[in-house]
Amino acid sequence: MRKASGILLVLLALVGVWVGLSIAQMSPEEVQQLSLIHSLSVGQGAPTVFPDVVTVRVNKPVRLYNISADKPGEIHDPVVISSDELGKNPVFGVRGFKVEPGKVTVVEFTPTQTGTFFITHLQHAHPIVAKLIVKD
Ligand SMILES: [Cu+2]
Repeated sequence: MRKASGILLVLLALVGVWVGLSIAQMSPEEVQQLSLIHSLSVGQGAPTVFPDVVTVRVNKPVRLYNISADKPGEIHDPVVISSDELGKNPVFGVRGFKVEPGKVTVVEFTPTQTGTFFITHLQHAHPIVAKLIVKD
């Protein structure tokens, strides 16, 4: 009887490990992937970002791909993710980054706070601002 219950416990443990591994495989760490096209003149002729509003989940990693639709050599530097439109209060550990035509700049961060933030060129003297909305 003891031996049988011992075997049962081992079987249960093995099933538990198997279920655990299966769940881990089904839910790899989610990365929220987004692309932004930064432009001084595409579209309505006004400087903008396409899209100009992006929404992400809090506490999940984000991978943001950036490219510019402007003329070769027109480099946007710095582009800042900030709590203010001017780009004076960078958030989520992201340093000012370059956005260039013909080259994808990848920015990775984890938003640790909900609210509305700004992906802004205003420090670069370009009137280009997108909203980054971080939701629960
Ligand atoms: Cu710029």
